[in-house]
Order: sequence, then C-alpha cells, then structure tokens
Amino acid sequence: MSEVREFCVKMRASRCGEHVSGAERIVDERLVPRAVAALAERALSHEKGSPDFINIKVEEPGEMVRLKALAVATNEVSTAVEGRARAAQLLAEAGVGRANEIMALFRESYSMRGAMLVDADTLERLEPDRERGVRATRMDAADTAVCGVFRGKNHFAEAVVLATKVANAPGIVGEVCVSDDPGYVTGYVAAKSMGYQRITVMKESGDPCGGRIFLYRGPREDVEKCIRFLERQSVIVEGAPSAPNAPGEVRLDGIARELDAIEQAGLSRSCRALRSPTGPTARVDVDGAMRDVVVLASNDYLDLARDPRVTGAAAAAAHAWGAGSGGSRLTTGTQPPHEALERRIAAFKGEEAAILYATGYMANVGVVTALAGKGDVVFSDELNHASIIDGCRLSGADVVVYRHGDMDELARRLAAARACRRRVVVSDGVFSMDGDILDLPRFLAVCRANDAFSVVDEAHATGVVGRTGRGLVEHFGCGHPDVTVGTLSKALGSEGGFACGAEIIVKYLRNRSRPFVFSTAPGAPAVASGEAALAVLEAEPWRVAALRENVAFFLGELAGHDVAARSESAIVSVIVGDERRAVKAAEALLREGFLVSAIRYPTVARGAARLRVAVMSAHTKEQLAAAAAAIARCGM
Ligand code: WAQ
Ligand code: MG
Repeated sequence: MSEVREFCVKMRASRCGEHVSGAERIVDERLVPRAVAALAERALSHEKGSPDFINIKVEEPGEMVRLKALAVATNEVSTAVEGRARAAQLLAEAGVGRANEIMALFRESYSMRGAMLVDADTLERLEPDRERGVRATRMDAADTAVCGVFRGKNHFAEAVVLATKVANAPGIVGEVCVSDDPGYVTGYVAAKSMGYQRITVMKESGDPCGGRIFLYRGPREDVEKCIRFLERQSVIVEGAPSAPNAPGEVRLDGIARELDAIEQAGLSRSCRALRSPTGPTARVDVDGAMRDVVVLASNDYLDLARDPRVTGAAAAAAHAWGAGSGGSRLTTGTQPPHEALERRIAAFKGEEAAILYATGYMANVGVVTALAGKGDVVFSDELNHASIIDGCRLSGADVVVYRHGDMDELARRLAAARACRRRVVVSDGVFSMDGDILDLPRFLAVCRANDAFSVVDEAHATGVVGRTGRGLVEHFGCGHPDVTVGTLSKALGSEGGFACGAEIIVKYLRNRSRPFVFSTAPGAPAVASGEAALAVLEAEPWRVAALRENVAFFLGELAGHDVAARSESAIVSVIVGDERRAVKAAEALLREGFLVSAIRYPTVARGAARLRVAVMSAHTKEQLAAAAAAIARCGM
C-alpha cells in the first residue's frame, strides 16, 4: 500500500464577522472526511451561537516537529477572583514582573479569534493584527490525532496541545488562557518552566468572555520568527493527556480510540440497507444511488423469503395470532403455530422432537450452555460459528478447540478427557466461511466411541445439503447426532432457530436452555412463515437440485477464470488475504452490480479475508457467469 499522508484540517466559524469557534486536527488522509464532518458539526453546535460562515481548510502540514506535552498540575480555587490571583502569582513565579497588569489585559481580548502577543516586560502589543490576534495552528496530539475527531470539543486535551506548542515557540515565556465558552470556567497558565497549570475557576459560569495572552521576551526582530512558528510550524504533541474534564468525554475516549483502530485496520463495519425484499437481485444503496444488483450474499438460498406462500402465511398468522407472542414459551408465548412448526421440523429432520428459539444464534448458545457446565468439557472445531464459540464461553465448561475437521485430534483429546463428568462435541455441519461440510459419519463414530454428546449445527445445511435438503444425515445416509441445531432464517427464508433430537433431550432443553426459557417466544408470523417455507421445500425438492447445479456451474466459471474456489454447499469462498483488499474488491464488485460480502477478522482469521459468495437456486446462469467474470477482474 502507498504511504498514508497526513493533513491539517482547520475550521473556523463566525457570525456577522464575529468569531464563534475554531479548531483543528492533523489526521491521516483516510480520516480527513470524518474530521471535516466533525469540525463542521462542531462549528454548527457551538454554545456561543450558530455561525453564518464556516471555513474549513485542508492542507498538507509540511515538515512536522514532535514535542513532549507539558506536565499538568491542577490549582483548585473556588472563585474567579481567586483563580485570576493564582494565575498572576504563577506568572510572577515564572519571572514575569507585571503579572497583575497582564491579567487586566483580558478585558481587551474578548472578541479576538487569536491570542494577544504581549511583551512580557513592557506589555507592548506585538501582533500585527490586533483584532484577530495571533493564532496557533497546525497542531494535534499524537495519539488523539484521530480519536475525538468525531465528537465534541475536549477543552483540556486540546488546550494542553496548544499550550505545549506555544510554550515551545521561540521567545515565548508564558501563556494565560480563559475559555470563551460560557459554560467552561477552568483556565490555565503555562510556560516551559512551570508546565501546564490548570486553574479550576477563571471566570464566572455563563460569562462568554475569554481569551489568550502569549508573553514574549526577546528582540523585536525575532517576533516574526515566533509568529511563524505559532502559525506555520506543524507540531505533533506526544503524551498529551486525554480529558479528565468532562466525565462523558473520558468515557468515550477509549471507545473512540478503539473505533479508530478498527477503522485503520480495515475492519470497520456498517449496515447497508436493502431497499427491496431479499432475492437473487435486490435494490441497494450504492454510493448514494439506488441500484438493482445481483445479490450473492444472501442466505436465502432457495429464494423463499419473498415467496407468496411464505409471506402469505406470515400475514395470515399475524391476523390470526397477533404480531408478537407476548410471553416466553413457558408462560404465555406458546400458540398453535409454535407447536405445529416444532412437529414439522422434527418430522422433516427425522427426529422425535424439536424446540424453537428466537434465532439460530440463541439455539447454539442455548444448546451448548444447557448440555455443558462447570466441570464438563466442550470440544469445538476451530472454525465453528461465533454462536457456538459464545455458547462454549458462556457454558463455564472447559473448552477444547480442535483443528478444523481433524477427527484424529478430536479422538485423542476426547480420550484424554475421559475422567470428566460430561463431554460435548459441537461442530458446524456446513462451515459458514469456507462452505465445506463435516464428515458426519466419522464425527459420530468418534463421539460414540468416547461416550460424548454430539451436537451439529445445520444452519447452512438445512435446505442445501442432502438430496431433498434434509441435511447431513440425508447426504451421508448415516445416523443422527444427539442434537441437531438449525435455523429458519437461511434457506427457509424466515426467522428463528431450532434444535431437535430425542424427546428426552428436547425436554431437557425446555427446562435448562436459558435463551429458550428467558426469551419471548418468536411471533406467530415468523413461526407460520417458517412452517410454510418448510412445506414448500418438502413439496419442491427441485429447488435444492437447482441450487446444487448453480453452485457447480459457478465453480466451473470461476475455474475457467483461474480463480481458485471449492464448495460443498451454497457458500463459495474466494480467499483474498488482506483485509483492505477484500473490502476494495467487494466495493469494486458492487459498482459492477454484484453484491458480495467481504469477510474479515474476527469472522475469519487475520490475513484470511475473503469474498464470500452465496449462491441461490434462483440465480440465472447468466448472472453467475457474469459474477464469476467480475470476481476474476476485481477480486485478485
Ligand atoms: N491560537 C491562539 N488563540 C486562540 C486559539 C488559537 N489556536 N484558539 C483560541 N484562542 C483564543 C481566542 O481568543 C479564544 O477566544 C480564547 O483563546 C479561548 O479559546 O485545563 O476552551 O477555545 O481544562 O474557548 C482551557 C482548558 C480551555 C483548561 C480553553 O479556549 C483545562 C478554551 P477557547
Ligand atoms: Mg471557545
């Protein structure tokens, strides 16, 4: 990647020619738009009033000097009179003789945008423009250079940066500052010799008068040098404290810093709104314009989310049973649609019973935490979905993570844990980021041999794997895991998760599974649409065949373009590696009319970022061929 440049971003705002506010940042180029937006927002929301003129300037900083922040000390005073006396005293201690007269100069500073530059001994005004004053610009804190950009003013942190620059200017022997923000009464006196001396009260609350006085000592012919340093030299201040002034700001500092780190690493995420139902194509917002694009990122593999039979069932159920269920399943939240769907899922999966959850995530968390607790061991494939990982963590059990798909390692580690109370092995059926499938027969054999519970999540397998979409058991023609988890939200185009297995296990889950016990039951519309989708799937197994054919076709097209990919499901991953490149590729694809997800850490390992294509039964061959060609163009 080419080197990232830094820019000074300066804002000043005025009303009827009167200064309202000014601020600035030095940020790297990627943050310039945010800095501009944040400073504009700040200009527009200043307590001194709304400006009629905002000037925002972005320029290269030139050569930068790095300075160590002045040390900070706090002087507690209780009145403005006391505070100003303390300021005068500190100046006197720093060798400034006429400190009281200097403090009196503040009367004249009120309307200035910049600071007075005053001869420390003769009190002569030295700045060329007395109305404007001298403005210290081109400075920022090293580590807060980006954080804090997108929120309000942090008086203290910004003042330390400014004071550090001023104290280091040639000829400057001291500075006094009172904020012109009516509500901000803390001010300071600063010099290299005394550091940054905060004075807790420098004016009455509500007083909009403030200002700055820079004290100069030296030959007149060097004044210009001092001003040039203040106005032109770019300065980065290291070790500037972050704000202890407003509790809310301190609290947000860490958050801001973390968000910036996320952004800089190319890991920032946000929501993109679909402006139409999900389907093989959809309307999305691309750079502010609505566009119809080919969607290769939806889990609605069988195109059931917008099927009239499915949506009609939701509408009818809403009328018959209400929008929400109104209670947990164990209190008042069980209605006929819930019972009907549980029966239907169990039959579809060839199990004795099933239990519904509000989401697939909750189903995994609910099953793992119910089966395993303190003193137990959960064995989890390293590529398992986050909801399984979270279930493991929440369970309080010891967790053994085994290498992806490595049944030998699993067997070894199970054997080594024979002494513990309960062993639970949990695996994705279809691995959601690679699209490969679990070797279920071997998995079950290893679990049985070691007397361990087997849990398989078929979120991406239901409706996809097996001739009629019944999942891995159908695909392999083997036995069942103890618990099969699944979801209605992917191939079934609806919403909600489930688990199924023997009646005794489902009964146990109804009693022990906290996400089930303590969540409001999913509403009848979601439940009924899930059942309708299941009915469509049972009646139209050709959808599963069409999906499989599309995946094979798409893989063939990719291979034709020398793009490496494989898949045993509807998920086709094209590994890119670098996070930023993956995001760039996805952006380029979107501009070409293809919505494809860039998957990054923490969803996959760092440096294993990828384009993840989700194929649907309803994609046309033309769409898939064009998508493969576009990926070959943009993805590498
Ligand atoms: N250069 C020179 N003078 C400036 C600058 C600048 N970049 N920015 C502001 N001034 C002058 C101008 O006359 C303002 O009216 C006056 O300073 C006050 O500016 O430890 O908020 O931005 O918590 O209102 C001190 C923090 C906060 C004390 C000071 O100043 C603490 C503050 P404000
Ligand atoms: Mg101000």
